[in-house]
Amino acid sequence: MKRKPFVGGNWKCNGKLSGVKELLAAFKGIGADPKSVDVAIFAPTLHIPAAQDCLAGDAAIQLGVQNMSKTGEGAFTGEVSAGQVADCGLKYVLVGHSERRSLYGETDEDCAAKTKADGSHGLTVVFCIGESLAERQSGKTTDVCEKQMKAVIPVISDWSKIVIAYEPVWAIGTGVVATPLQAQDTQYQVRRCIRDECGAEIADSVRIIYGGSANEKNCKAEADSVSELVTPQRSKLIHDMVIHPSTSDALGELPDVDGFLVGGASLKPTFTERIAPIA
Ligand code: G2H
Repeated sequence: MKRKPFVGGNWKCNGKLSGVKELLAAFKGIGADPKSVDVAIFAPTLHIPAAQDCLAGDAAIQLGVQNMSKTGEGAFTGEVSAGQVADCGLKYVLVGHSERRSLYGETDEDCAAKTKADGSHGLTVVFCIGESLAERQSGKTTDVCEKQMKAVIPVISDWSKIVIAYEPVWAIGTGVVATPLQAQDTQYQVRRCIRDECGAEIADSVRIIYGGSANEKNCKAEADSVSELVTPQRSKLIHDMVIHPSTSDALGELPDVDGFLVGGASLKPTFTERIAPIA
């Protein structure tokens, strides 16, 4: 099934106001057709009004926040509610990024509560999951991703407003990008989990994107790399990858990789080179 690609730029807690204007001026006019690709920039919350000014009249790039409250409005100092995010004209929110989970103690339950808090506000939640290096090395990748998915699945009422971002923790900001096989294999398993829990229609339509040191250059396919880890149940998958090796944009051409969440590389004008090949 053909799914519309999604490319997100997660600026994290980087940059000054002047940099926002410079970067978005460089991104503007990339010519991405919103009918063909969704592009979202997750700017620091304080920089959102300036970003909105910069992008006025450019429907190709939408804006989102990197975090939101699991509560509604009220006496919650320092929090921003889903309703407030939507009221300011934003379309997207990141939930469950590994930096929120590891540095700020957000649990699977917190991440589910934030997703649920979106309720009728209509934001698209980019829900992040992924395993640590120790979990991958001990063969627990699928279990970890399934656990994270199973915590949020019960609160999702509108799957058209969900994008899953698979971000292996060991690849985040390290310069170590997952191999095409690792990304495809894990995202295949995440889709299989969604199929088991929610049925084929949802599993086939939900977008699953990859994040973790993704940039405009590091996604070249190595046809040989897909010969590792072959098991009978994955043989068709591997077969397809060997028969159709990517030559220019390996991760982008994998059957279960529907786009990217880009961190460090989205802070450079070359970020748009990630969008151009699929726009
Ligand atoms: C993962 C990613 C963006 P980077 O956090 O969400 O960041 O591309 O810098 O690894």
